Amino acid sequence: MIRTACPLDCWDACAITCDPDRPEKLVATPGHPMHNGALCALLNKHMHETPRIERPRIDGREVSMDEALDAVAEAIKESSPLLWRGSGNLGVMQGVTNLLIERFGGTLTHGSLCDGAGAAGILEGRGVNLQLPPEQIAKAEVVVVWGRNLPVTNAHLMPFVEGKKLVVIDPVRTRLAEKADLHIQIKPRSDVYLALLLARFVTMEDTQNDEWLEAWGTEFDEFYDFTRSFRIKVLLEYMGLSLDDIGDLLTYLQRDRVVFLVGAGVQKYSIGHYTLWAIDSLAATLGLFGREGCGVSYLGNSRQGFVDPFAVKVPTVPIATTPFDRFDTVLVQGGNPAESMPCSQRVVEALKQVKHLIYFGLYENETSRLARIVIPAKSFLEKNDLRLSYGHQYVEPMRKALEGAFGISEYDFTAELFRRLGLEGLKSEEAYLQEWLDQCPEIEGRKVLPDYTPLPYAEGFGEEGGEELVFMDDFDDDFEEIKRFRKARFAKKGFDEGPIEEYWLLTPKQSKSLNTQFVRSDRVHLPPSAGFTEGERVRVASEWGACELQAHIDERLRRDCVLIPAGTIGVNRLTPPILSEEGDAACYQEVKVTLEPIED
Ligand SMILES: Nc1nc2c(c(=O)[nH]1)N[C@H]1C(S)=C(S)[C@@H](COP(=O)(O)OP(=O)(O)OC[C@H]3O[C@@H](n4cnc5c(=O)[nH]c(N)nc54)[C@H](O)[C@@H]3O)O[C@H]1N2
Ligand SMILES: Nc1nc2c(c(=O)[nH]1)N[C@H]1C(S)=C(S)[C@@H](COP(=O)(O)OP(=O)(O)OC[C@H]3O[C@@H](n4cnc5c(=O)[nH]c(N)nc54)[C@H](O)[C@@H]3O)O[C@H]1N2
Ligand code: SF4
Ligand SMILES: [Mo]
Repeated sequence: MIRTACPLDCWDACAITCDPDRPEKLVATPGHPMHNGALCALLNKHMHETPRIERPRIDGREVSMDEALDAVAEAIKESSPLLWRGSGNLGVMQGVTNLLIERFGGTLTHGSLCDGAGAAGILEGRGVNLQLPPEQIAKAEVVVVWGRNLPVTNAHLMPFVEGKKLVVIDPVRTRLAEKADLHIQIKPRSDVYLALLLARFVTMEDTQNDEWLEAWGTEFDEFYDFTRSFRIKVLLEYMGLSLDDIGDLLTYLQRDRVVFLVGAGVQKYSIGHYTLWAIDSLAATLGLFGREGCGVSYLGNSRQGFVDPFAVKVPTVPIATTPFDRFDTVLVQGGNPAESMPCSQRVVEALKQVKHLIYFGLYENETSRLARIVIPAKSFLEKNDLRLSYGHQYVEPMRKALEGAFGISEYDFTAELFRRLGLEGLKSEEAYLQEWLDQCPEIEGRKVLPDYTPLPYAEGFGEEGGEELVFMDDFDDDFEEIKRFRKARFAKKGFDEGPIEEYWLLTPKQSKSLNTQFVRSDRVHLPPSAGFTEGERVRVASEWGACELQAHIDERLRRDCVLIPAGTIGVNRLTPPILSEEGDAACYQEVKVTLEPIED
């Protein structure tokens, strides 16, 4: 039996055990703290069923691995490369290719397609992003799930929230929302207002945590004044919420042990950092940091606290708006920018301009089909690695269980290119893995992340601790819709009443695909009020592009929202090529879409 971990980009980072004779039936490693007996179908079904790329290709012709690597070496020598790395495999060894880029004066990416806007907001308030350990979540009385879809994206956290008072804040009536004690079916992109309004009411009712604020939040009075600069009535009307809704929410927030589980959903906007900053400021008003059974959980930075042996100083371009056409040689590793980046039509056009587009991955996708050179990768079962998690503190070595008949690991790819290009100085794979592992302390026989603390922020904020929380103190938002709303109010017209011409686009994760891998949808979910019938073809358009999808009538939606799951073919034709105000992140939901039936 071989111990390894799931490589997929998922909160849970499950520890798994592989019987090399039956690699298609992986099991959850018994006794692991995040174990609930089962692994998900993504890993145990869809991954095995997805055909791998077996042969390297050059210009569409199958070649030997040697020939393909020679071609990569030539392309790198000809023009210094851009490396665009996706999140297809979250093992640390994915980073080894940085060393190649460094030697050739190449370029990497910065920013985020994922959690970057929200992460920037956390830094504004707390100065450092420490993970809330699951064992603190287990001690809570009330769990507020705020834009995170636990049963779909984070299923192994479910046992930690069972039996608690559950509040869900989500524009969709998700499975979890149906089970919740309270569901606030919030208007998309309005969480920042909700958080500020709640902080104001908490204070108006004199239920702020004065003792905590005296220690760690002495600028609280200014924050309260700031929350008072928004008009309650306008905000409630804009969000479509009543005073009763706020009252209901407050009864849960005013309990002793409250945890917020915040997900990517709240921050897929230009203002994503403000949302996390506002939620943190609300949590501070309630004194939720550094106390048992309290806290705010978000995607953690699993590399924090490490000295990364693959950290290099090279120029970077934003990952969400990468100007591919400025480079002659581009290496795409573990990703599918042609489909996962926003404004994908533009991305495809830019990728077509690249002279040597090299794709290094497991599966065919929209990017591999555009590539001049295709290099098949080894799967996680066929290589050694180390898995860190953004959802919990446990670190899991990934041991090779199978040889694998084709493909190449990231380490071997790098080593082969070093050799071909006459470079020296690459250490052994073992040495790098040991360097990572040696930095992880062991607690009760388990390796954990270097920055793990059982009770984050108990000793204050900032990188060294000891500092106060910085409350949110400004907010400037000029998204079209809000301006229009203000104008509409001015003209005394109810904005939400009339027929809807432009819908919010929600694009959350779904159960059968992992971003653009595995079983992808071709459907647009529509509220019944949109007037379409099940199965009808629909043209969905935004100012950035359009796609044609099949209607699926979905009662769980607000009347002003459509939902197209992440990974749906063509969804990112609709999304904008812009960066968040902070964090240089993609803003997949900063867009409104129109619907049109397609006549046969
Ligand atoms: N509309 C919309 N778009 C989104 C999102 C959304 O919510 N909505 N979410 C965004 C988010 S959060 C993310 S993280 C990104 C993800 O976007 P990407 O990082 O582009 O990830 P995937 O599209 O899943 O592509 C992963 C690829 O990695 C390759 N791969 C898998 N394992 C390995 C390996 O071991 N080695 C190598 N070399 N390759 C491997 C596979 O071939 C696979 O096709 O998408 C973003 N795009
Ligand atoms: N099965 C599966 N699991 C996955 C992935 C996958 O593709 N498939 N992807 C992985 C990756 S890369 C990531 S980053 C994580 C992300 O995992 P999550 O954090 O759960 O992110 P999402 O699924 O994008 O969105 C979560 C919820 O936010 C809601 N939401 C959308 N807009 C808003 C809003 O404006 N306000 C509020 N309050 N809620 C909103 C959505 O309806 C959805 O229910 O999941 C990981 N796990
Ligand atoms: S739940 Fe997530 S980490 Fe666990 S097996 Fe499934 S994809 Fe992998
Ligand atoms: Mo992500």
